[in-house]
Amino acid sequence: MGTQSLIDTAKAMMAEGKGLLAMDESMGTISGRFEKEGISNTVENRRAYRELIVTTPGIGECLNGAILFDETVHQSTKDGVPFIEVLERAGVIPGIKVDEGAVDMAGFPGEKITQGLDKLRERLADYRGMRLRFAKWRAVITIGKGIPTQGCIHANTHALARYAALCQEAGIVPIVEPEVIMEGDHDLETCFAVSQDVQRQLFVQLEDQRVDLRGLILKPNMVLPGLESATQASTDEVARATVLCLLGSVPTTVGGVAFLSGGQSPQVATEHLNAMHVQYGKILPWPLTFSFSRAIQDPELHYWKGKAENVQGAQQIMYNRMRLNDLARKGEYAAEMEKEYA
Ligand code: 5MM
Repeated sequence: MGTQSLIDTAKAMMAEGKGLLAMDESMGTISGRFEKEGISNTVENRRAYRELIVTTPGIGECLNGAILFDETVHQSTKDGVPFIEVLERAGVIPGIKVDEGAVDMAGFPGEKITQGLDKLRERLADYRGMRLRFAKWRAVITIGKGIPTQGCIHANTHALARYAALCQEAGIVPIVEPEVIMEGDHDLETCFAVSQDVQRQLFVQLEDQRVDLRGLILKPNMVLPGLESATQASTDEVARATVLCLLGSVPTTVGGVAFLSGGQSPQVATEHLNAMHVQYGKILPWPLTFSFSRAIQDPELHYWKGKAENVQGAQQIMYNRMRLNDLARKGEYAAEMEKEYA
């Protein structure tokens, strides 16, 4: 598959007024989320939960794409329709998480390195054969005493770039996700400095690996004070810091930017995305949207609780949240809408 096809897919992933859904929780993550709601982590419960998501009525009105986990791309609805097909029929592009998780980085206490490059070329060829058109790889950068180190940033951004090059070779659009995590007591300025350093190094590495930025999506964190920071920031401060950070590090040729939510509440994540569009929508050189997991899924998972009788209500909750994010993507969201959509 050629360059034009990658560019076209990236454009379709960022099409106006919609976003992406991250539903690629690996075993450990889904197990934690189910446990919180008293749901047993069985294969059938995971299948039923993913069926609830992909069969949400109107999902195609809200999403351009959905990021799936390896187990999910092999699963089907109870009527036997593969989830990949359900999404395609709804007009939602299916994608796949291909990293194999973040593990402790040897020699760098408190820091992580993401693994999964071994045999990635072969795995990507298989996924392309299954009509998966984009992929995702997440790197985790932690802020703390003396960290992140340059060694950790270098190793993670290099891995992201090698993954991205392999994706493009396979005709798959890479989503590169360098996540500066919210845990910690650092302030907004520190998050800004670290995020900018990471993003700048990432684009140097991507250029070194000859990645075509037009066929790539960046999935960054918003610039926020740490969860335990004594000074929290206003919506406008977060919007300003996030957009300035991106403008200072992300080349204008990048296919698009789609944020992770990182542990923000659904409403707060929506408000931040909206403020970025209200204040800077006219000067952004790339399309800017959402690729949330928790900030979309948490309320509907909480409502579902693993019970068949709650499926419809949970789907309505998810649809409403995605609609609010679609509005935020256009700068047309207002907090009062939360009641109307509740
Ligand atoms: C669904 O969460 C994704 C998977 O993580 P694990 O490999 O740890 O299970 C994660 O990459 C996600 O896509 C992003 O972090 C965005 O999710 P949030 O919840 O931050 O919006």
